[in-house]
Amino acid sequence: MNWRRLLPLLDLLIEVADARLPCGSRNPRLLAAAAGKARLLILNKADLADPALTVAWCRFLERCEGVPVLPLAALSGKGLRALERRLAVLAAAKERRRPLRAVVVGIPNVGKSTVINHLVGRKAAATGAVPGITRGLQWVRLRPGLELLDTPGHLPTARSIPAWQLTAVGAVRADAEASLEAAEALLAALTPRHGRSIAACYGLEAPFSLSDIARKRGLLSRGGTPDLLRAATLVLRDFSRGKWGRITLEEPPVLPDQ
Ligand SMILES: Nc1nc2c(ncn2[C@@H]2O[C@H](COP(=O)(O)OP(=O)(O)OP(=O)(O)O)[C@@H](O)[C@H]2O)c(=O)[nH]1
Ligand SMILES: [Mg+2]
Repeated sequence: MNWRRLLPLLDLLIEVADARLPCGSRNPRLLAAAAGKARLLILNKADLADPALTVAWCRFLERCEGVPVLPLAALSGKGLRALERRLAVLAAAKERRRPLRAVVVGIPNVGKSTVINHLVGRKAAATGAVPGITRGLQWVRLRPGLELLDTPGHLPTARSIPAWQLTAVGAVRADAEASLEAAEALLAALTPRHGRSIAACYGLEAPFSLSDIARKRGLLSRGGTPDLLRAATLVLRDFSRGKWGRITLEEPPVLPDQ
């Protein structure tokens, strides 16, 4: 069943996006469906994103969209208290005579189920490092006054976001060829600003290429040539684990009075 059919029962839409890709990891169609509902935007995985850019993105999105935007590192719990406080205030609204019902939406793998689990303090919803873990709708009762609806991730259908960015943050399952493309694009995009920390991670010096990473890590094909496919997998995994430092892939536009 699609959660949109439950909209009349829902009071709040909690949208979860990836703090490393605050615009590109959102699906505008999810919001369009919930026009008129109270909203909250969470920039999750903030532990992997550039802290200054996360602050700037929160300010930018709050001003542009007029909704509360909260940074969160759901795995470590940083930012969870602020989220809990917000939900408690909303749940306490007197005019409602039933629990506050919130739906948690977002593209795949941004941490929707992890956020729910950390809020309830147990593994109520399945989570995993690959996209597409949550397959159906699942209600989780946070406490008597508050119920959360976990939903499967939905990618935007419009191809406005470069595929490599969605692959880099783990929102799409990539085959070998797409992984190679994504790894090359990720290195090309990040090298100007983060080349030194990436190079240091592999004991290399800038400038370096995917082949250099493969050689350095001993990822060689039978004939001794660099195995670029395995190097691409390594590069994507290292980025997704924050091995190169805390990096955000997009910068917020500058607001007029900033
Ligand atoms: N570093 C970091 N990893 C996180 C955080 N939140 C979630 N993760 C990891 O991200 C992966 C995806 O988490 P899920 O909670 O399954 O994501 P989801 O949005 O429910 O994914 P789908 O159900 O597949 O759409 C898991 O490996 C989590 O451990 C976070 O704040 N920081
Ligand atoms: Mg999930």
